[in-house]
Amino acid sequence: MADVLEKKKVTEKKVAEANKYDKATYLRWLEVMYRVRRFEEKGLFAYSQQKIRGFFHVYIGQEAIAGGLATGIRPEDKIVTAYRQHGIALTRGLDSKSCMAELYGKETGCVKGKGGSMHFFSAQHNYFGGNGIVGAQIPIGTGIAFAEKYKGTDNLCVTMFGDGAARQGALYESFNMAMTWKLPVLYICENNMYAMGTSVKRTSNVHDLYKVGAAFDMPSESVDGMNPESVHEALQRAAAHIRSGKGPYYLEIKTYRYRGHSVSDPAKYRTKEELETYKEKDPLVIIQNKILKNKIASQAEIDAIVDKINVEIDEAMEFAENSSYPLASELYEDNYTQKDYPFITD
Ligand SMILES: Cc1ncc(C[n+]2csc(CCOP(=O)(O)OP(=O)(O)O)c2C)c(N)n1
Ligand SMILES: [Mg+2]
Repeated sequence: MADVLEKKKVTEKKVAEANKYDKATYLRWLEVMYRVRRFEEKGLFAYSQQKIRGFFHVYIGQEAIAGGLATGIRPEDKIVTAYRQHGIALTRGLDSKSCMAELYGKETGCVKGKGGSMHFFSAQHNYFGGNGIVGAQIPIGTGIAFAEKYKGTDNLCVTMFGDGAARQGALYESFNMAMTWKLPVLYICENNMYAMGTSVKRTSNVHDLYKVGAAFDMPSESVDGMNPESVHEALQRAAAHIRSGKGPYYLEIKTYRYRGHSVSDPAKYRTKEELETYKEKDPLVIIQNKILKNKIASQAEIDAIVDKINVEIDEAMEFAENSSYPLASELYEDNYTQKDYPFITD
């Protein structure tokens, strides 16, 4: 992290003045966000060595959302999201070793090496995974929320999607059903301004995507997604509303990805100036500056967190490298819950 922090200048006004939360919360945000950044930077390195193959979409720049999710909802709440999902899985508490092994396609991965970068999953962590079909998880999350209501729990289902998915018909159908039945679902649009190379401005005359909620009378807000503090606050507001039985809530979290859509994207559709503007709002830098400026913790305490995560991710890589690939004979295992699924042929 040292170089991430040294290279970036952050204007003082980006640092909120007062401490609203305790020291442990600020340090937790730093730790969660740095874990995601380090995990993906190391993953990109392994990808460049062809140790990781296939699709690979990183979250770098968007980590404040993972940070907010670590504190703003409960571990019993469910989450389902799209394919840009390593950071969400990690913030749910999936072990970095099992996530890194999954990227490597190894049998020790969180889905035994059969999912890869887009398809982490862990029922134990209430993480219903990454989905590769744009918008497919919106009705799935709505259904998970229905199940929670049916079972009479106090849990909500956080259903996340990108700005590109926000124009899918499935979203409108799900919003309508969720409001009609007052389902405990928190919809989050991570608006990073681009769907592959297509900017939000090219796909609709409505650029503030939270406004879509108004058509359904769904409470909807726009949130600063470059700061875990604002994400946390919005999540708590939304969760309180949902848990009171009033039904869904929609947050459009405005964020930015520093890398291309996936590893193969040179991102020529945006200017260097635009990228630099957002790098000045780097959530990791913002939170570290706040911690230091407001004397929440010392530089030594920050360094200790950074060192701990560096070791954790190095160990995760070693674990992934030393693990075995799944056996070919297990190809058809774990794909279907129905044991006698009749449509498999050799
Ligand atoms: C139904 C469907 N259409 C097209 C694609 C190809 N595709 C993959 S990612 C993507 C862009 C989605 O962008 P967004 O929802 O904003 O998510 P982001 O990548 O920005 O996180 C597209 C069009 C797909 N996977 N599924
Ligand atoms: Mg997008």
